[in-house]
Amino acid sequence: MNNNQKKRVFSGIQPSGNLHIGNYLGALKNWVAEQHKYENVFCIVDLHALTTPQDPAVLYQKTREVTLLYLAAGLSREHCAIFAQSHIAAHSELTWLLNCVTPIGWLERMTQYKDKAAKQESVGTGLVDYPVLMAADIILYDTHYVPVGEDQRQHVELTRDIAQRFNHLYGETFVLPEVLIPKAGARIKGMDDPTAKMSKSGDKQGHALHLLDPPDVLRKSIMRATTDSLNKIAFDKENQPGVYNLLNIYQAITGHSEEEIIAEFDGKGYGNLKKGVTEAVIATLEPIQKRYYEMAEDPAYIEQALKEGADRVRPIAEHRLQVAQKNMGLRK
Ligand code: AQP
Repeated sequence: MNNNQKKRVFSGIQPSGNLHIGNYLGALKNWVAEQHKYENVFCIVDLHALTTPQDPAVLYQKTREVTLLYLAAGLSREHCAIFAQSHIAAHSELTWLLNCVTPIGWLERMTQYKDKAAKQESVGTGLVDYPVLMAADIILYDTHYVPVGEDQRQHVELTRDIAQRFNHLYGETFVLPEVLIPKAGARIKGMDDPTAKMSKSGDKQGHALHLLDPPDVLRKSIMRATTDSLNKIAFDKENQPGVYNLLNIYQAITGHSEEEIIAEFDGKGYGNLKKGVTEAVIATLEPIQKRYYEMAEDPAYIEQALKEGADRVRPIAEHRLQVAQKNMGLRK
């Protein structure tokens, strides 16, 4: 972790439900692939999960599940600090400071806020403030790059705006981060509805492909995926969103070019495409599931990993918080 030549990466996933192939292809897979290039800080963002209603016992257990999935997917504890967001108080403390420099209009414009608020009868302050907490998460670690799916692009852009405004008002304090979005897999849609983002919350059967789903469940969800009646294999997002979604998943997993994939499936029908996607998804998830269940047998290992991760990066976060506090006139 002390290699000053390496740029720092920060990202996280909410333990707000069951992780799915969108979380994997949009985020986790790329963290694993690039972990040797960077100094890595990967958080389980449990405070973010609180912005929608959570059962405390389930949240606690899901935080451990996401931790293990990070490790089972291939993140190495040597190269990555892995910890729960709530275990480092500086995230909440910096959020307050950033709240005081962030116009509310910036937050009310966020697409994710508008989508989630529309689904709730009463909107909590935490939901509108979510992007400020995310900005604090990122800039506390002098982060250069934030690898996320497409839905988070707007929040990382807002993070830059907030950091820039703080630097303008109080002097150079924060590094401005850049977003890293994968070419394929950045916007996976539901199996049941290829116009809606695959998502953890509001999850119903046949919507998401969960990382811990057994092979027969994955097979059933993919074979029942919504397609169309055009009977044409093409990367046509507008006119064939269901087929596009399956091809996109296949491309993100295999790394093959569009031309290669079309050549492989052209003229053989949607059943054959679904079979190919099923095999690719199962082959990717089986080894992750095997490692997950092996590690899950030792709960002490998870606690030890979370503690070690937090202890490793807490000094970075506390230092940056103190610089911000000093620049705002809160300490000498
Ligand atoms: N469908 C997706 N396709 C590609 N990437 C995705 N990500 C999420 N969904 C997709 C990426 O996964 C990372 C973690 O996401 P998150 O936990 O912060 O929450 P989210 O984006 O709000 O995901 P969900 O599944 O929809 O959770 P809920 O329903 O609880 O809000 C991010 O990098 C995200 O881009």
